[in-house]
Amino acid sequence: DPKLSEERKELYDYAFSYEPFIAETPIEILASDHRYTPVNYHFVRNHFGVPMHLTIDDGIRIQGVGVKNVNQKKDKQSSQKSKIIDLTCVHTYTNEEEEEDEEEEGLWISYRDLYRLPYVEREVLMQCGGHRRREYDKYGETKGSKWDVGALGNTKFKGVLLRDLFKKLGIDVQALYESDKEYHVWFFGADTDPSGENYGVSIPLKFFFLWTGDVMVAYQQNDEALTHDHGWPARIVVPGWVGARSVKWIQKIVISEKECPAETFKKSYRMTSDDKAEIRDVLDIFLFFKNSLNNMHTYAHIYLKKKGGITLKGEAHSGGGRRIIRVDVSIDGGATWHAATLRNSDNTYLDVSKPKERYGQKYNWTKWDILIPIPADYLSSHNKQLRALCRAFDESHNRQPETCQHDIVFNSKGYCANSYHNIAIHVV
Ligand code: MTE
Ligand code: MO
Repeated sequence: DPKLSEERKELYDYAFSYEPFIAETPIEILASDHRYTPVNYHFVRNHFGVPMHLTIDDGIRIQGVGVKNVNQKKDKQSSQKSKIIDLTCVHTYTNEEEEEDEEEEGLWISYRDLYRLPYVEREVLMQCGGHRRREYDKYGETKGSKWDVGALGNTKFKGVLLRDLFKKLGIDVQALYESDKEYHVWFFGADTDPSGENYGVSIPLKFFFLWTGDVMVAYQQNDEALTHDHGWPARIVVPGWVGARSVKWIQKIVISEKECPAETFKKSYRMTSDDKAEIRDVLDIFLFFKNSLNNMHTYAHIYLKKKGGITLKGEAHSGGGRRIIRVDVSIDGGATWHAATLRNSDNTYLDVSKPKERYGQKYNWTKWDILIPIPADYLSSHNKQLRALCRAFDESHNRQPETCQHDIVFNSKGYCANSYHNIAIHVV
């Protein structure tokens, strides 16, 4: 499709696959001073073909628990809970016979109408679970694209908060949250695997209230309409979570007591330290708290060699909305660490005497930089190569692990590589 070729032209040289299209953000772009990753260079991760048939008169179907409640709010006293249970109506996803009925169920909103609702803007870093998978190569075999540090990008998204949309449609998610059941929100894209099953995932509904309140249905990326590769006409954005949950070409949302049964959710983006375990039986990546530190990375680029010193800069981020509090850099293999200066989103330095500036950003990257003196004996030594190591700490005092080896983070799916970033410095 000529539209797709045009959108992709800057990324062709950085592609792992053309059909489906998978391509990495070039390191030169990450190393530059962009606050937002330019859309044409933002990494793309498609599992299947792009659904080019969509128009803005298509839209999103919303079904499941609580959804039929729309016009029945009067008798508030009569137990909300039992009402919720009565309304458990959609488990028909895999049931072929009922497929026709299912299309009649629930609510529907066109993309065109979605664009007219009150909107918010949020700065969100998107990152694939396979980011830095390449670094596992020295420890063992992994499956999937061998991403370097470019399976991420930082974006200003514009769209409608999902909880606002639910409210508008009369769906009382607060009541679902307060009930003693656990609900899941399923997201389906319009793209399908070869057997015709749609890309689908779910997140626990409680995450609308805990850890991430800002799940949105986005339709603009950096002030422009989404491109086809990034999910036009609309996509879900789940800030602070593995990219796979931010479903593109969003077409259907279901509230259920069960997790999403789609293969894309059951088979991928789950990890275990026991590689013999059946992947379907293990938790998906960011459901357990401890592991969201696996979404924390730094990278460093040599910027300048100044008088007797080397300037390094990079970005750091963590999962689940945790903010960066510290970045350390070492050029002597970890014997001495230097604290980098962190920046606010307007590029001013963080002023820790101000309560609001004690931390880096939430849900997006914190840029940092540092000038490190060259070791005194360096210029007279024969070995002119230096290496820089960097590591970040988030507000829960999670720290990146030293290596990606077995028993630390290694897993055969190659997810969540997040060890100290380690790069060569060539002094000329
Ligand atoms: N949504 C749909 N419908 N289909 C997909 O293949 N890929 C997911 C997610 N949403 C995917 C999807 C994955 S694994 C990632 S990392 C992000 O989209 C990538 O978003 P981007 O391509 O806009 O960078
Ligand atoms: Mo991904």
